[in-house]
Amino acid sequence: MNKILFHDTTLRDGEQTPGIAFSLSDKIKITNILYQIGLDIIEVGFPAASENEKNNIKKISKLFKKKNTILCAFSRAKESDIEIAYESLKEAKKSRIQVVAPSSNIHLKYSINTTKKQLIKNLRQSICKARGFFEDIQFTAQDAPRAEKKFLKELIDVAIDSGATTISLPDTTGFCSFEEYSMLISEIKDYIKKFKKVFISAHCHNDLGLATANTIAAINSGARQVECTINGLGERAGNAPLEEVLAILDLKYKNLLKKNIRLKKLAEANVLLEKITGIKIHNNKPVFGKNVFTHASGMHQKAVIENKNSFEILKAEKFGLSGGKISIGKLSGKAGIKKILNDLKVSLSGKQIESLTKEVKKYSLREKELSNSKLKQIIKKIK
Ligand SMILES: [Mn+2]
Repeated sequence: MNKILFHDTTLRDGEQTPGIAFSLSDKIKITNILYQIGLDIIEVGFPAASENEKNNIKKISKLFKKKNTILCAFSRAKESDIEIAYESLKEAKKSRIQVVAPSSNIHLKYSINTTKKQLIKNLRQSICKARGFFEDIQFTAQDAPRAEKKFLKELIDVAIDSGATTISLPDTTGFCSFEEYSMLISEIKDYIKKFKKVFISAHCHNDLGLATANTIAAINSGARQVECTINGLGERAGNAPLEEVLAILDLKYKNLLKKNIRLKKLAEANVLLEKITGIKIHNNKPVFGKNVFTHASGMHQKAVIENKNSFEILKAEKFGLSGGKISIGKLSGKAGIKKILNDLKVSLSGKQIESLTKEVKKYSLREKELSNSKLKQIIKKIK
């Protein structure tokens, strides 16, 4: 069974989150944690964007002199971008260039204002040029789902003919339903089957809340590579969160997941990215959300205390997190309160626990969720 290749774009698409600019030290820390997770490809940035970006990527490349992780640089279909990408990546042991060109009419006109004929020419020239520098070339057909199929296929033909071996079909605008994205992946997969060693990559945005679902749909339709970011960072509504895609693969499609992936490192990556970006993910966001492994209802609490699997489908510890947490509030019952007392190493009589439960219900009408220190105050009162 072919395992899924993970391409992380936290440092490139993730940096396109409004309000984010990574320093060199941020980039090194992020690259390092992505490397520790064991991802196949780390997209380190867009070296032609500025002298500073180019130099930063160069410094990261030096750190990957002896590492097998592929470092990838973003490039437009411009020969000068390719040269700069080579300059910045040449010290890395393994490198890849990602040549990106718009494929939809609307992006052709408003993103680069060029003709189809000119774009085909630029794409051919730039990938041919890239072949002189890189063994590993990805062509990314920006806004592929909204492109005319005939033109999209023409671009793919030129890209493969010139030397690309990975074809990325990004849903750049987060436009696709999962049926639409599945159909696109299947159709292009079928179209390129004559080329034995060419892979399809999925890159999904979350404008309709479908980035993760579409990424999984793409895998099921034959994509071999997926592009994700930590915490779902990225343009607008963000990209498919790496942690969600990994959690789904681990739970449902384990045979597609490489054995060297260290899920346990994910929690560290979440904390690092929240710290660097100042963007905390929402409490109910899958995997990393503060509430994901916390239980509020008394009935749930009772069940989870006895067996976490009753209400937790993911094993928190696998991701470096802890599960089975109890939130004390209006809905808590005796089981939850006993558990917290146990954690706080406080022992109370059955009668005291009953009055504490009553007090907690009363207090939580005002305070919603009771902190441990508040709980201690109430315990003092009833003792
Ligand atoms: Mn993108």
